[in-house]
Amino acid sequence: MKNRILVIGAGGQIGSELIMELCRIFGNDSVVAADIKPGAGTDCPFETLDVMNGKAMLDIIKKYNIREVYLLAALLSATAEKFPDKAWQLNMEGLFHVLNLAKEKIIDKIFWPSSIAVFGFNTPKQNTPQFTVMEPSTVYGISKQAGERWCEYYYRRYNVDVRSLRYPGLIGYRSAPGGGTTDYAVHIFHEAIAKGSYECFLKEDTVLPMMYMEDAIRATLTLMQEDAGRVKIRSAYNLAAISFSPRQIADEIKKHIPGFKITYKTDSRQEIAESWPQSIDDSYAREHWGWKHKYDLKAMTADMLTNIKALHSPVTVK
Ligand code: AKB
Repeated sequence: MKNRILVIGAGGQIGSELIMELCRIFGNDSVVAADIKPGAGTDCPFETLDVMNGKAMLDIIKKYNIREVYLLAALLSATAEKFPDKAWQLNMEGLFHVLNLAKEKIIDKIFWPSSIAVFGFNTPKQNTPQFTVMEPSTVYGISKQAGERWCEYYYRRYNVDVRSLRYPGLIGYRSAPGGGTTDYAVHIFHEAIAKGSYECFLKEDTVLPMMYMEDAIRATLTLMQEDAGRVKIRSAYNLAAISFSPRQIADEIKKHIPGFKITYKTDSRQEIAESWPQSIDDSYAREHWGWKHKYDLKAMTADMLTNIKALHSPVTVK
């Protein structure tokens, strides 16, 4: 039977975009989508899967002869603070299931995302180095840091080929983010088009590292296709593109929608944002496997607005 790739969390913000790209590159018959919510709307086979159910995961892996797994199912920073026990269980158990499948040589390769949430209040905020003080303050960040340690451990101890990136906030037009602190940077575009205004839950000068989804997908696939010997960091690579505040993105949107208004009403996500870096030093990713981002704030804003408008515009009947 042919070897296949499994994407777990295929209905999520990253998963739904990654599935499309994997299908485009390898063909619909080489990719399998799985998610706890049925029907991720893909052209490849779909399986409903709770990532905590190791037996169900193994059944899917055997059924499709899966050799490579992208494990994207997780509770993100803001949601995880509401359900800390559940977040810890979900974020860690799923990872152990796939790490152990690789240890037993049932699968060959794993992608598991980490995040800038691994950093904390005592981390240098500007150009945050790859190796530095971490001390995450959220349950999501703690689970990502612990996960990174386990990935490196499984690599060293059992030669498990696991690869990871510390994603910044991700911004895309095709899929909605779910429960993160950086979600405002996606919502702002949709509301700018739909209503001409947006109430932001972060302060106007809160700078965070961000990245356009197209860049994030390219980084992920480049890392996964790289020769194993060149992937020297087996915890997770720092990854960067742009950094901006709500005020800066609003100013960029105003260049396209002059009447756009932003107001601010902060909530508990402000404190999470303040614990994270403002910019990231990703020189190891650039050196080891040639990472280079394409989109700056200007290019990303223009692309987001064009594509969201196109998605919402009525179809012309000839
Ligand atoms: C979040 O805001 O929780 C995520 C992340 C930065 O990992 N987008």
